[in-house]
Amino acid sequence: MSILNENFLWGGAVAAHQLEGGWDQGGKGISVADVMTVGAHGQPRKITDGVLMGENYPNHEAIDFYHRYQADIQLFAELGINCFRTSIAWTRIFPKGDESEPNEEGLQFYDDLFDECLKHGIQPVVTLSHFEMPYHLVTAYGGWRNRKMIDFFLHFAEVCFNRYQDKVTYWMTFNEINNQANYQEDFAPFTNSGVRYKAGENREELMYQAAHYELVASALAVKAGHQVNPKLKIGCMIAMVPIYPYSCDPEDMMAAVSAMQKRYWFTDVHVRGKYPPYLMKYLKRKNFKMDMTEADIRALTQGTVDYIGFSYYMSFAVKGGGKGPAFDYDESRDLVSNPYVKASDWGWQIDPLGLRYAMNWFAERYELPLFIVENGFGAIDEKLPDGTVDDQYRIDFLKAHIESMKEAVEYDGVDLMGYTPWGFIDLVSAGTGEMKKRYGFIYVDKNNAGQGTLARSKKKSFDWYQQVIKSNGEKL
Ligand code: P53
Repeated sequence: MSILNENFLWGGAVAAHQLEGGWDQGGKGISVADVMTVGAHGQPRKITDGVLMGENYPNHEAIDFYHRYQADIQLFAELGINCFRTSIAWTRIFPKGDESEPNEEGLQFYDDLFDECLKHGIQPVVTLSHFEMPYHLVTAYGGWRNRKMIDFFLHFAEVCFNRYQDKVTYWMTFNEINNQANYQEDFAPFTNSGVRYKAGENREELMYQAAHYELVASALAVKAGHQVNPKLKIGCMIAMVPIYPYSCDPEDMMAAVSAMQKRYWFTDVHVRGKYPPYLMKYLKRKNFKMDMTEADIRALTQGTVDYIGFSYYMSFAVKGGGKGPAFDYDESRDLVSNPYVKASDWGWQIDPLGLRYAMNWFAERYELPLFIVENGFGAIDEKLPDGTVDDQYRIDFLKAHIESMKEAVEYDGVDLMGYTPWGFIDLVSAGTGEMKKRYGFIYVDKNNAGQGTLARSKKKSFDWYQQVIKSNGEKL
């Protein structure tokens, strides 16, 4: 008997733009990821006005999964995964985003990819929008600041549900929709919503507007998916970074409550189909003029999600003092480092118990099944002279997190569907565009400058994860 149920979904997670490459092949259009250059820790990726000569765009080739997926899936099968979380690149299906007819070559690519997975007993788990919306929708419509996006997304979603309903059961609408709560930086509003701020704009107000349209689009897509086929399970996808109070000072505690509200209200809307009172009060107090119609409010209630997909990498901490009764949270200002945990080379705080905390938080609040669709350790791997990689640090990280997740199931009774570690084959980092921030059990020979043979090889963690799956999580 194992702690995890026997149908547990053991997999690996990726996103189309971070591994496929083939950015201009098969009729694919330019996505927002295609106009982002390589960066580094502390050096943000540049967003350029279209694709410019002489810039390094790491997603253009990525790891060339587009041409190599058959051999890669062979390796995935050897690893033993029973599900593969990827996204459908919106620009393969609708190159510009506003066409009425989809691109058949793009649709065929995902038919072939999903068939190849299924042939090996691996079911695809699909995210519809993972930081890769058509760039044309940014230049022609301003991205999700525009209500028209709802129709474009819904059309894309319906085409996908109809086409792949017999191959894909588990879907998610918007990847880490709540990253844009950090509207102070340019990255998340662009990757989430295709929003580029103009000087003098109220960033926060715009973020709420874009997120509102996305939540309506998500609800309409969930409803449409269920109409296409009632057996489809459609979830949301939230970046879960629990925010702890820095101390037991009641001011710190209340600051943490308020910070959690500002980061996770998105889940309230996805799950409950309505805005939480604390947020309605906030929007009113800020005097934000939201375009939110009666029809929107109705749509939200009709497309609540079937499960909560979430990523977990780290936790944050916040201090309360001097915030006044509103305890308003500003992510770029209020975070403090946690003295009880270590951090990765990229400054991400390592906190396995935080995963159990997060699972409890979700489970108590929403009473829905949970799916951990990302977790992992981005690190610099060194190839040893014999060609292997001894990534014991990655094994240690994942082992501790899987232990914590099992405890949430065993002691806290959390309903958990599955676990898909992020970037289980090395790919392009979303945050920095680097190759050297690696997450994989499978090494890919390529560096930040884009050089390398792209050859695949197994790291030490490959064998480790294989036995984890084989024992249904008992042998760590
Ligand atoms: P990278 C920020 C915070 C937490 C998760 O991230 C994040 C981000 C955005 O960088 O993104 C998710 O590659 C995302 C993936 C991404 C992964 O986490 O920056 O869903 O696309 O690759 C890891 O190390």
